[in-house]
Amino acid sequence: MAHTTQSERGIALVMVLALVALVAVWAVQSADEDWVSLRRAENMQLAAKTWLGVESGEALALRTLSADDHAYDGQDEDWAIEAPPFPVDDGVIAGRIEDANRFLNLNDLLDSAGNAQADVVPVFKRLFTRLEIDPRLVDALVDWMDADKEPFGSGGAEESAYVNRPYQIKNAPLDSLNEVLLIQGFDIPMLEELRKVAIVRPSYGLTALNINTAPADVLLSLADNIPQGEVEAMINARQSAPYKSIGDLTAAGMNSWVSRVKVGWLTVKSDAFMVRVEARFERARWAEEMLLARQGESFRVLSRRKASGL
Ligand SMILES: [Ca+2]
Ligand SMILES: [Ca+2]
Repeated sequence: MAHTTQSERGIALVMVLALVALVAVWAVQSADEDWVSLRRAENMQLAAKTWLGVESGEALALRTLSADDHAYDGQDEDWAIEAPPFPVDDGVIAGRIEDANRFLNLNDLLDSAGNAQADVVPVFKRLFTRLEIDPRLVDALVDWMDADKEPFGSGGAEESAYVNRPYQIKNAPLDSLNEVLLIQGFDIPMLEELRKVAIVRPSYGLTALNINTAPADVLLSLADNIPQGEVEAMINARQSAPYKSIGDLTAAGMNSWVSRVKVGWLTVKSDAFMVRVEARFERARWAEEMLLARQGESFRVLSRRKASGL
């Protein structure tokens, strides 16, 4: 029987140690993989929660709007109340409903035949001037959307203005407000200003403007020399007593400018609402904006897209 030598015992010990080290590495790798799998599963669960949270918020908004009084739309109604973020389990759902008829629709710059509307263009030029944006950019906006290739006005920009860009001029209506960044001359600060006064939605010639919700800059752009005092008085008065008809302005003596606004532009009834909802659960977050058109007693989704936040 052979005696075990010291060096053989040493080799056996090294082998055992190597085996222990291998097992340890495998255990660490396995724990790492388990942790990654667990984290992935958690992320999927959180993402599902945020989607469901946004869907719940949208359903609540739709219910609120469905119960709304159609006779007028004003800031004293349930849909206009800014609710605080709603806590749920380990997350929060926040949302708000905005009147989509409070802003000017950039797509109204063109008529149904795709030509610039001569009586709408000056309204946008006044609006741009109020926002300290070069009003000639309205011309570039018209060219981006109109079908022809003739530069419009003094600030027109047709296809030759886009030859050095990796895309061509659109020659069709806008699909979103962000699209203005593709147009010659526009930048991000201008887009941020436009968000406060303009909207992009399908146009049927003229998108009615609600006098109960439109901001001062929008109202003051509708005609030349609108008395600022009248508009300010009108905005103050509507906080406590929304207008139930355009005639209410006449009764209150705040209407000297109304007859100079394109016929049919002003309303007290909105035909669309923007619903914004954001859900946050731990590290997951999802926000959407949905444009709803009122059709009788029901609503139709005109657009629904991911948003950067509320
Ligand atoms: Ca209403
Ligand atoms: Ca064009």
